[in-house]
Amino acid sequence: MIVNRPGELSYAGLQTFLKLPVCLTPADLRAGGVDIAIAGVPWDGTATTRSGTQLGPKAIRAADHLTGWPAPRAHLDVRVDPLEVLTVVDYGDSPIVMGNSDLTFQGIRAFVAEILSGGATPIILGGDHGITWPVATAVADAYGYGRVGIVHFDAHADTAPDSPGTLGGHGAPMRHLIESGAVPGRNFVQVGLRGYWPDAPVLAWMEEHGLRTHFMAEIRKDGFDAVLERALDEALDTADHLYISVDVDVADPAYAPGTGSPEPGGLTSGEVLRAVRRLAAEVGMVGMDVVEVSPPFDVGNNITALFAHRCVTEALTGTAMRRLGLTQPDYIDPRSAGTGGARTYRNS
Ligand SMILES: [Mn+2]
Repeated sequence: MIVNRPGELSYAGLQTFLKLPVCLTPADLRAGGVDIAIAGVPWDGTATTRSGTQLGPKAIRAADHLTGWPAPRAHLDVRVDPLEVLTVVDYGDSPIVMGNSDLTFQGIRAFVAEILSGGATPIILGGDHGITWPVATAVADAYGYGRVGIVHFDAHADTAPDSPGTLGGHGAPMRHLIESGAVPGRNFVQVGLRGYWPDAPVLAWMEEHGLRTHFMAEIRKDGFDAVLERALDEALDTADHLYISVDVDVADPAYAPGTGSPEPGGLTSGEVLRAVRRLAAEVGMVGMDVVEVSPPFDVGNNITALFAHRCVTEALTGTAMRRLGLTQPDYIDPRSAGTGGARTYRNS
């Protein structure tokens, strides 16, 4: 179902991601030969800090400012238009049971299973980070427990034990995935951790379970490119299938202020975007989430929602590059790399 009238802008009219067509059933996904289904999980019931992430999917969809689909969308770095290569749809939002994380998480797991049963790769717009537990579990249900690896971009480890009386806090999804066997600890590659948490017992638990954690300290010491290469190598050797989880707070609050647990001293938005594209192109992905966008705390014309939006478009671009065979390390189109094309210099 096409949702935009001719000439309608992306931020106007019926709001889907990039004004993409709507698909609401697995049968439609199959009939349309859909490669990627983008869907929202408007949930903030497991946030332990300031919240507002239930408004994330809506804000991310509305953050775009380019013209509506099917306008050209070629990424200038690589000169690939993902929407020319892939069939992508908006699958709407997961059901939510307000105030009940148990029932909500069951619903999210079934919702993502539905997308996978339709043959499409899910890209999920959060929502607080608690949702990664049911979303990645659904992906592991489809591809096999222990066979999925997660590259996890975050300021925080999200490996906390649950607080008494709560289920699935947004600081605990990775621990649930590891303890359930869905995604073993050794299949985790974490990037961007900093600040003042977790404490020593949680860090010891992470070491025991073999997580490969890249702290900001390592990134500052060796540079982001070197650490990204390590993360790419680990993503390739840890598991058969890659899931990408992007907590927007991995970026410095200067780039992503609209989030529940901001932590100064993070990555730039450009670093995160390129990392997502390279993972999707060079490793290939079977699922992704972008979480923790909190529109009530966002500033500057929704820059955090726009950052999340572009994390998704980078993943689309990378997936399209992989389909086209552009999987060499850090591929850049020569016309954009300053190494080719029609540029001439005065002294050359
Ligand atoms: Mn997180």
